[in-house]
Amino acid sequence: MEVLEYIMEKKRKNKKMHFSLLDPEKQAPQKAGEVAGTVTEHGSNLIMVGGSSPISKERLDQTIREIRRRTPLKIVLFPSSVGYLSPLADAVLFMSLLNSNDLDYVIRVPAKGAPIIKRMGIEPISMGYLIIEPGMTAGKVGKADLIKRDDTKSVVEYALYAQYNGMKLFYIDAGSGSPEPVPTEMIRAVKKEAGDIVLLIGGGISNAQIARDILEAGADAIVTGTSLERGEIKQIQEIISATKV
Ligand code: 1GP
Repeated sequence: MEVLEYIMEKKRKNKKMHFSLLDPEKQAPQKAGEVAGTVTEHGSNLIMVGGSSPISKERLDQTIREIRRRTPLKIVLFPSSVGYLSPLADAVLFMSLLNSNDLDYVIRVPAKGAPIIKRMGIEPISMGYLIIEPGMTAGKVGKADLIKRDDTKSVVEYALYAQYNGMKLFYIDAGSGSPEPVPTEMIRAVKKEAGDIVLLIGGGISNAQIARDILEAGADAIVTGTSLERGEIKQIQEIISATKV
């Protein structure tokens, strides 16, 4: 089954999802493989591979190989540059950072990557990406014009823009390691006004209560990275469990 088809089927059935984000720079490839095995046991739905800093092709490929060895889950790239593409992945989030001040992140870099993705034969999944305060490293690297935490109106505008452009996924990110997650009012408003698009929420989802609140507000999928890097097994298990109720 193709990756987008898998995601859309979950959404149709109103099943919530957990995506595990692994940054190849943050741990050795073998360790990334072990973490992938652990999250698979606990019921995560998909492995995202990506990060903000540049990476060597060898490190990226080796990380994907190790993950592949330990899990049957699909592996989806979450690229910050064309250097983040690999034919060993199943799919790539073909994304536009909608609130970047730099056109490279909105359109030029994805355009450069498009023929490479085609040659590699990996599945492109169209996604609108929005970074809100505090944004952390992703906000700085992506030169985001950070959305204020109370600016629900702008988030809804971007979500509808993404939906009307035919994008399949819409990802609101508070930034990896954010002390606060995306506000639930934003999630509720996007769900109400642009409910057709698959809504991903990430950044600062550090415990099960936060995960439950975000899912209850209308997220289709939650993305976690930091708790995986830190090896916080109990939190990971509880966060993933929150998607299964
Ligand atoms: C980053 O939203 C993701 O893009 C993951 O955030 O590292 O805070 O879980 P955390």
